[in-house]
Amino acid sequence: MKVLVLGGDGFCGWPTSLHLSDIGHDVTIVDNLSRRAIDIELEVESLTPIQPIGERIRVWKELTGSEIGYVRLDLANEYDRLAALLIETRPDAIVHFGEQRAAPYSMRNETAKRYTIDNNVRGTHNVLCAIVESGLDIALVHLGTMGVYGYGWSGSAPIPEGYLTVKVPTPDGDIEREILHPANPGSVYHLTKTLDQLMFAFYCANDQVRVTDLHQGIVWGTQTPQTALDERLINRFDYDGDYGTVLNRFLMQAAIGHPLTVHGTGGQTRAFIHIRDTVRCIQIALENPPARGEKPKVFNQVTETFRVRDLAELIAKITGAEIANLPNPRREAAENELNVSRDHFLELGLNPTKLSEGLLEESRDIAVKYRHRADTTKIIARSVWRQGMETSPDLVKPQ
Ligand code: NAD
Ligand code: USQ
Repeated sequence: MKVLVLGGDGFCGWPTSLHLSDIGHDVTIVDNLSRRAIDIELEVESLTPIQPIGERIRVWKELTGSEIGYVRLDLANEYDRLAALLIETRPDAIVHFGEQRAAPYSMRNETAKRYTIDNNVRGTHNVLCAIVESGLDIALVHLGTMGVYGYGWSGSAPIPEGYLTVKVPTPDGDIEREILHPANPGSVYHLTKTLDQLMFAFYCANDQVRVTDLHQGIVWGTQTPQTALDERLINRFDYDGDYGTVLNRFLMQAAIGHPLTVHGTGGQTRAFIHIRDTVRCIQIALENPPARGEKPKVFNQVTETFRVRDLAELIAKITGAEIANLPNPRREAAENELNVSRDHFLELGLNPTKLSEGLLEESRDIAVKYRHRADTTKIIARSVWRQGMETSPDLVKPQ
């Protein structure tokens, strides 16, 4: 299958590109390297030493003989080039990771809020428009988020996979309708994913575009069998207050002797998936596209749920790290339950990778190996959801 991987230089996109190439697909990465530019803006780097995209691709060819293409292109601002690329390469499928994905970054200031909306909404719309303009039957797999549903909205009822059956009262009695699950975004970033959903619904109904929207939980871990082949293929590891996600942050913090930064009571329950399962899920989604004319297929791409304080306690137990309960810089429920349906991937053969001490050790080893690259002044989350919210002082003095 010929596959374009949009955002293929990023944390999820790079291992997915290698996995798809490894199983024989013809992969071309499309990326404008904006994530690397944001690292420069934030004056922070991946904990792991990621190589330039050209070197990554060259090493993959050297080791496996497989070629991965690369096109530097901005999905949000270079529509004509994108449309021409589809006509020229005639892909069977597109995997779309190419968005600004950090909730804290999206709440930093007005510039970041506007950039996140402009980049993500315009980029996704350009992809849909270019598929229609190409006249080709290209299946689109998009990375959405569990955060579109919000947390705690439906009490203890399981969050369904995308759609909710509701009863509409009419003078002639109740009628049943299936609707998109109500959107309840918790940040400007999450808001963009809820807008993406509406665009998919429209383009599926109007143009019979085939779309699978994967509502993914928080990805943890770093390496997949392919990225672990050679240090020059290593995946990125974000640990800073904007881009680092909670479990990887805790692992890195434990590795450098920093207290674990629990926001508030740590009663927030979230969905998680290991990066190895992310790449398998993308493969499964590519192999099971919807038919033309079908509404968007929505899969919850989640393997487990955990409460933040339970993760902190587990890591503290394994590593001896201290736990710090910090003022929460976000507006979010202090405590919530989370019960998620995830039958589609299980039915299609996903054998979930569960959080185990062994896997935690593997990630921790990476954090320990590269801890000399950490900048301790970048650890505390500084983006606040509303002006006047409290931020925390640095907990460790820079060496
Ligand atoms: P990332 O920031 O590491 O990668 C995104 C890539 O897209 C980057 O390489 C970036 O340069 C590129 N990109 C962004 N805007 C672009 C544009 N306009 N044109 C071309 N390229 C562009 O993020 P990630 O962690 O790999 O996440 C990938 C996708 O998965 C995102 O859409 C994110 O919302 C979703 N997701 C991620 C997680 C997670 O925990 N990392 C969880 C759920 C969903
Ligand atoms: N948290 C802490 N301490 C920290 C960092 C985070 O307690 O040091 C808490 C946050 O307050 C939040 C939870 O942990 O309650 C998760 O935060 P996160 O930064 O790990 O994840 P989030 O902001 O939700 O975003 C990440 C990805 C995003 C993806 C989302 C999936 O960056 O791209 O969409 O996970 S989900 O959470 O399911 O919506």
